[in-house]
Amino acid sequence: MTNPSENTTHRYNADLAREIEGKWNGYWREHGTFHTPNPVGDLATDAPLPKDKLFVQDMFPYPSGVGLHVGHPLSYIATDVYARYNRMLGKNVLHTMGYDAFGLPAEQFAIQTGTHPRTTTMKNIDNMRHQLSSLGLGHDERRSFATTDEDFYRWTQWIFLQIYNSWFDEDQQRARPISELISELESGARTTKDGKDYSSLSTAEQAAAIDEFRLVYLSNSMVNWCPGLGTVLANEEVTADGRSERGNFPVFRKKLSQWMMRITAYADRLNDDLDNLEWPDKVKTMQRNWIGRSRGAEVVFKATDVDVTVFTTRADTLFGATFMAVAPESELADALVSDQPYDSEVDQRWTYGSASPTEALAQYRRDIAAKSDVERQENKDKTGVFLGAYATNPVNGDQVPVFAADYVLAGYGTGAVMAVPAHDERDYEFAQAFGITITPVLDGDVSEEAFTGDAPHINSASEDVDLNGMGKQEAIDAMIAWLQSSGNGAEKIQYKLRDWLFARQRYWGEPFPIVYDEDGHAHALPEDMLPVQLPEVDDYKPVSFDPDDADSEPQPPLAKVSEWINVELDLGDGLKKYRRDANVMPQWAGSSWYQLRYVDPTNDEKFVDLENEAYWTGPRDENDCGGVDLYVGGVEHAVLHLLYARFWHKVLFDLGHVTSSEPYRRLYNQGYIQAYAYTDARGMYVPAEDVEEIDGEFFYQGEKVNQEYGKMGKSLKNAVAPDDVVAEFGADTLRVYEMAMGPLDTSRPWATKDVVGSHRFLQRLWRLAVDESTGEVNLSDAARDDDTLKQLHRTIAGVREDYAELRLNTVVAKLIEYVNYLTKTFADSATPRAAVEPLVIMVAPLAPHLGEELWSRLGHEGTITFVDFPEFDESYLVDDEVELPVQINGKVKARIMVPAEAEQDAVLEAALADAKVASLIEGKNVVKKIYVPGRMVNLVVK
Ligand code: ANZ
Repeated sequence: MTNPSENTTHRYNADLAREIEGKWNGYWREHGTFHTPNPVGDLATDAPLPKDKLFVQDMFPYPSGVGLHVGHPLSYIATDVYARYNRMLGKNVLHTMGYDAFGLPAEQFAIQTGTHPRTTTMKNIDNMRHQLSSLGLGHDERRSFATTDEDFYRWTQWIFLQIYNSWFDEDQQRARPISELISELESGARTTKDGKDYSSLSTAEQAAAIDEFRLVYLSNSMVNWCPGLGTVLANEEVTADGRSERGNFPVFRKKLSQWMMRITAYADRLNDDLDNLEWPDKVKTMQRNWIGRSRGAEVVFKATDVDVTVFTTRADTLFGATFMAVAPESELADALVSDQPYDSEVDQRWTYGSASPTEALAQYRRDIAAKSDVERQENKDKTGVFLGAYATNPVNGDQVPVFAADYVLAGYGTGAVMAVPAHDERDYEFAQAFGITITPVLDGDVSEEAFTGDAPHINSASEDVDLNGMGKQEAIDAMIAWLQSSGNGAEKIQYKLRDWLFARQRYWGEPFPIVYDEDGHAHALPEDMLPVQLPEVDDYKPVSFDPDDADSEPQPPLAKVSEWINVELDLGDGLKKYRRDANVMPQWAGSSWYQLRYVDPTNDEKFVDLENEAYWTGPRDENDCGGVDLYVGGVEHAVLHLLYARFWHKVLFDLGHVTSSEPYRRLYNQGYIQAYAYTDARGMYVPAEDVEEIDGEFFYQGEKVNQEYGKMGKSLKNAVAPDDVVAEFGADTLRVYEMAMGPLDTSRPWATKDVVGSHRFLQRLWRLAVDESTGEVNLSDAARDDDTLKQLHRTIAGVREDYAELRLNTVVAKLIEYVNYLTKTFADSATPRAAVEPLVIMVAPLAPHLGEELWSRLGHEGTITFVDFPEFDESYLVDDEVELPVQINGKVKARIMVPAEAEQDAVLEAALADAKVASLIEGKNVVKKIYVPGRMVNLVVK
């Protein structure tokens, strides 16, 4: 109850919080409190650097037009709390925030309105910076940048050139400069990929031979072409039914010449080096699955004109291979397809209603062009066409028919399979539909479906090999051994990982530092021609086409800017005419290396100085891979972003540009903030903030609506802006609330009505130190009694451990407990200053403005940021007395307090002397007395 006459002018409330927060924000800015010094360069200072350092990083946001909701800062606050805690441990802490600012939304907006994407992007960044600045995040703002800044993307282009000018040496398992390859080719120490002698080639052939080694190359590869959007899409941007996620246009599979990055060269290292990382197991598993290393064999089936090599993980089933299937769009299909009409005896199910295999294949290709890989893999109704060709099964000499079937993917293995319908579900479905023999070679039931388990082999013997009776693994090994010795195949490690399609037909991205000569050969620009700036244009649209026109070809918007596209350059052999590459890099480019730029953001000689890099991210000992000390972000980036970043980092490492071999040593995935959402009768979301609750039912504009629950965001119309919460309670309250909601790595429901609980905690804390009516500090200089010391030291010990482990919710819980203890204990007297000062320090990482304010009111000069975090004294952590339950015949009947160090005899004596125990055993016989040290006493009585 508040006494109406009570004067609370100096109570900690939203107004006071705002005042305090404005003041300390200003102080930090003015004093550059969070400016973190570097060993060398622009950001170096004269003062010696602390040896201990910490680099904390958030996954940076895309500056979207709608700004932030309270879900975004969850991780930003957590990293800030962690960074602030570590500053108090004396570490040099690097923490800043950038913007991942290339990308489609700004470009789409430009297309609709003609506003330059840079204008939109900068406006959104300003808005986000403003929103973030009110949260008290201790970022070194000198290190902030956007990936769209020219002096950032210049280095993205530079890294592209490093990768382009490298090749992967399989023997050394690392990237090396292309110049070293050229010397090896010239000296004859190495031959070209197709085994030719380099010196016998023409200049153009030599260039082409080198291109085949590069880590960036042009490939004629299958892409998702969306004529309606005028762009190629990544697999993730295509829906399961083969349409563009944005715009819902048809997407066609099409062969196009595209820039690719040879990430597959790193498959083994990307897989094996996961062992060195302090990452959630779940994320490691996702990366391993994505890389998808599997051991199997390649087996050669001979056909009339060509050899068909298949990849199989089940070499043991070779005796059961009754047909073959190849990817319909593969060149293999062209090589195999017969130009003769179908034989009249051919099963009609095999002909696709066509007179000849050539015709059937062409028609089939048209029909499946719009299907996505997922759809092709998952569709149970198998389709295909007979190519009019047969191949020889090497183990038994059987002639098996060869089909083109769309469940076989062009991009995996060899793009061809030996089909074993008895033991592979997809092959089984196909064989059923096409009337093909199903021969079991493992002893299992195949009458209803494929048998995919383990069992002894049957029907698996020829003159050369006998697998009968063997189990799966033994048979696989035996068959591979035979394949190798007979020359019909070999063991093969296969990966699911594909090379990275690295070009987009868009405007708002990094232009390629590549030009083409008049013969169409690509040339990398020299470093001194960087950056290749994006030209100003009036029209941001790629040329789009009739959405159903599968035969159209992409025409990026930059292709239209002829004065930019056509250039005259001297690339070392005199002025010549060139055409620039009109593609731009994918949005993943900037985020693949941005951590390195935070380290040295103003360096205009290098992307990062090696000494600065080594200080911040270098390995700590010979077993350490180095990298950012803590990287926090959503699990949705488990694969692509983190795999691309690791790949680029490893190339830079191989080339000697960085000392760390991994970008992120420790990764942490925060949970999501979720919230109630509401749908109307049509199932449409209505704004959650306008929904009223009446007697447990929910209404929007008088209509009853349904309550649901989901991730906070624009799409569910349940976003809460941090600005509103800050206005109502202050930023420190928002920070404490977000951290208190639950363990950082689990999702948690937002409840605006609960925020006040965190606010009240800060009010109680304030009240411990400040008189609400006078605003004066009201602490005593009294010594702390034993109990208070004990509470304090326990709190320090617990909080230290929790901060270090990012258990920030329990930090809050422990601080609340301590505040409550002090409030109760010193209800009628002033609280000892010595009990409150350490509390103020402990709370400062969470509620930094309040921490600063109390610290200064307690009479300290300057900022609390670098004040030493309190230490604890072990002796206060041990209990003098412990409480023990006393059981009588197995049931707890009483509790006794005994000295923690007490011996067995003394404990039993105390138990028997307890009044309650004594009355219960009176007149009975104690037949057994048991003491479990530190745990309990057990008495057996009769
Ligand atoms: C014969 C066989 C018999 C197979 C059997 C499986 C079971 P993972 O483990 O994912 O690497 N395969 C190979 N290339 C393919 C492609 N391009 N498109 C679709 N499927 C392809 O899968 C390897 C298995 O997937 C291979 O082993 C092959 O089918 C199929 F009882 O060969 B198997």
